[in-house]
Amino acid sequence: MPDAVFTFPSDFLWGTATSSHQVEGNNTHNDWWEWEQRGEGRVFGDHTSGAACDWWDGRAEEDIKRMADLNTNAHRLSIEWSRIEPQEGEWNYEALDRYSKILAALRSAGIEPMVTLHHFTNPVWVSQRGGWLHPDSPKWFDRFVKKAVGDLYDQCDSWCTINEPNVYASQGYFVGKWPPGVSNMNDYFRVVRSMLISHTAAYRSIHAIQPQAKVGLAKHMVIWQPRSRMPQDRLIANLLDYAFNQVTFDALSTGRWRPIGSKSETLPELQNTLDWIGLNYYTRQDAWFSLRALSAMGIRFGPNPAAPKGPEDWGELYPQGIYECIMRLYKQFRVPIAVTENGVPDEFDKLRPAWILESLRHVWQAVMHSIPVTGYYFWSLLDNFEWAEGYDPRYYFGLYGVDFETQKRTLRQSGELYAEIAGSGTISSDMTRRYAPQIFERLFPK
Ligand code: IFM
Repeated sequence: MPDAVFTFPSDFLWGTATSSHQVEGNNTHNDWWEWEQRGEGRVFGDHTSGAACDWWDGRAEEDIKRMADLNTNAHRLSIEWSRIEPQEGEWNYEALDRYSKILAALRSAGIEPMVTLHHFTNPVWVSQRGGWLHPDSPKWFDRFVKKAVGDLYDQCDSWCTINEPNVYASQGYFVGKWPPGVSNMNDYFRVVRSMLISHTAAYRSIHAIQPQAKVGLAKHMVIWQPRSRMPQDRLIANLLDYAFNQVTFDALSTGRWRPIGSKSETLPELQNTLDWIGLNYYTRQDAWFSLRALSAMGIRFGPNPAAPKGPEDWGELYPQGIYECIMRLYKQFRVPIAVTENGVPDEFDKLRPAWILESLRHVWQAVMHSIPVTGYYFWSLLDNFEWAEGYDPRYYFGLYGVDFETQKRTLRQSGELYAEIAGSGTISSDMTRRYAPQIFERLFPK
């Protein structure tokens, strides 16, 4: 018998999350596919996404059964623009039909879908015309949104317009690790601006088609912490927080767009375009000034060397950060919050059980403080193609492990734990003792 229990509201959504390119396989018409084929170290080990988790050719349905086995009642997936509109203005009805079947399978398994309309990938025709830097990109995206939502609206009520605009723009246009491989701060801000305008248009188009829809976007939040009390380190942490988090919050809550290094403007249409906001939370990062990084404005960041961290430069594992982010988002927007992603790269499942329990303990705390947190979508249901990290096992995120040679799935301990949590709507001292005794004292202090 458990001796202490944290109970979540009975209507809390217990979910998992995936994205199209990472699980479907053979998304041959998008810019990521093209980028992977170029090799030369763009992706770890020159991996290509290939068949991924083989969802498109039929395995989505068996994985939906696995979601039900985990006792979950929600799943966040994305639909692939490049499948639905492989050439400009040409609609692939077979693709829409396949998505319709996947959504139907989810609902008939008792799993409520949340559909993301853009998760990092673009049709090649979009990228060839300049991608999100092209002034018409919001129009192109809106046309796709109207088509896809117009077709699928009776199978989904919850829409996430764009996943992590700041991650997409920083990796592709500032760090340059993702397509199109650009390093230019100005372009970073232009892409974020274009995506926010596109979000706004999508918000209005979806509501015109489906007035009762719940529409939001998923914001990846990093906690930027100055490495020391030195003013220059604080300045860098504030700068990163502004560029990565606050500039987007200001734009969506006040309509004021104030990029660093270029003209500010007012975009009033950005306001009031969130029925909910999604939080994707993974890490805290130290930030500091370094003379050796002068070409990048002196910006350096990385995990605190004394703290638990993920592989390479993944960042510090700081589960309490989820509470800090939820509180900040609520203060900023006063709308319901969904944890649209939270997870940890962990090949051997050593960290994941504790990460889940501790993160949820902090989500529970927010709920107890009357913050409307509607659900939690764990990243991810199963190991999948992790962008520039490819299939590097250090970046396996799944509750189910996947053998990519055979497509065999294996439930991890963390999956067993998540099934207990989702099935009971609780986290308990009993579960903690069995799955993560090392954090028992922290979660259940005497
Ligand atoms: O795999 C990604 C996902 O596509 C977006 N959010 C972060 C995850 C882990 O890196």
